[in-house]
Amino acid sequence: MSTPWHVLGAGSLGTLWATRLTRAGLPVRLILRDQARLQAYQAAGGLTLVEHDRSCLHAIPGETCASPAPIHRLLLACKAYDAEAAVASIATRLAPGAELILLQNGLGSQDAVAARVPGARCIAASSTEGAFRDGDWRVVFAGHGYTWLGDAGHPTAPIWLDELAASGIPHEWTTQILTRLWRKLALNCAINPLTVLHNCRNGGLQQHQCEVATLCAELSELLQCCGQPDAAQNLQQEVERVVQATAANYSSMHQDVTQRRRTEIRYLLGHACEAARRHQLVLPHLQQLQLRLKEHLHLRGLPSD
Ligand code: NAD
Ligand code: KPL
Repeated sequence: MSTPWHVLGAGSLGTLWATRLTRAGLPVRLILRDQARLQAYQAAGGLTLVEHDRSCLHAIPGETCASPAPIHRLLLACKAYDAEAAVASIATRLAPGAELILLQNGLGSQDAVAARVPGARCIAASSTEGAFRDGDWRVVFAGHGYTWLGDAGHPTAPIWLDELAASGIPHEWTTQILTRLWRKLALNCAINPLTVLHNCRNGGLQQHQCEVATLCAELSELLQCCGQPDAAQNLQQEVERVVQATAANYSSMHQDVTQRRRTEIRYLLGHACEAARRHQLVLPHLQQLQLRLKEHLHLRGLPSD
């Protein structure tokens, strides 16, 4: 019997992973927040994945964090701002040498999680796959992409990567996961806040090329200073390419604000500005962007951290 995949977070990415692993015949267990959520989940009969307009229900066993079974492998699929508390809730269940896969976007939450569970191996992920919920316990697979996985302190790949391959989860092991995470953070910082402030789709930023270019220059300076020169390579060109390729889409932060959900600002722009402060770097446009975004969120009654 292979090691069970415990999945914490039955949202978009958690469901996308849990259903594909289950479909491949692998043992998966879903960890829900409390007894009430577990009962609601059981009443729904499982998780539904909608792909190519076809929906398929997967009756994945559920449990709460209070279940006694030890956890050897955990996929942490909550938002960055929930990650530390979520891991704390299952910390006593982690078996010695347990492996955690951290799906959170941005930077900062991974270190907070690792500090909570020093005996576990934390593997960070950076994903360009896209999924969204169209109902409770239902997720639509919206954008095919790729997931890079890596452990900044340990270059050896885990043995379970072949289970991802068997499940049809496109992935690659990298020894440069921090560079991947910084690069995605920089892209998100150059695009997402501006789409919120200008209330536009990604393509709308083509009308704000100077603003984007100035931010890219400051972000590149920051990446160099943080020892991430590879993440700074041709950043502006890459941002322009993504803006064009995703012109018709609303950024994830724009969607969060429109749907009145908390954003991950602290782990994106917040992390960038904090790193700049630590390095005593003055990046006026990035800092101004953070202030404008915080003000925008505050005015709409949304958390600005
Ligand atoms: P989501 O909000 O859809 O799902 C998170 C789930 O975690 C929610 O169901 C929430 O209730 C649950 N959760 C939070 N704390 C919990 C706890 N203590 N116990 C049990 N459940 C808990 O989020 P998502 O869109 O899947 O995003 C997860 C991460 O992946 C984010 O950092 C996001 O930026 C990143 N990401 C998402 C996508 C995407 O397409 N959705 C793509 C790339 C990266
Ligand atoms: O990742 C993104 C997001 O919307 O969060 C892109 C499409 C790259 C825009 O920053």
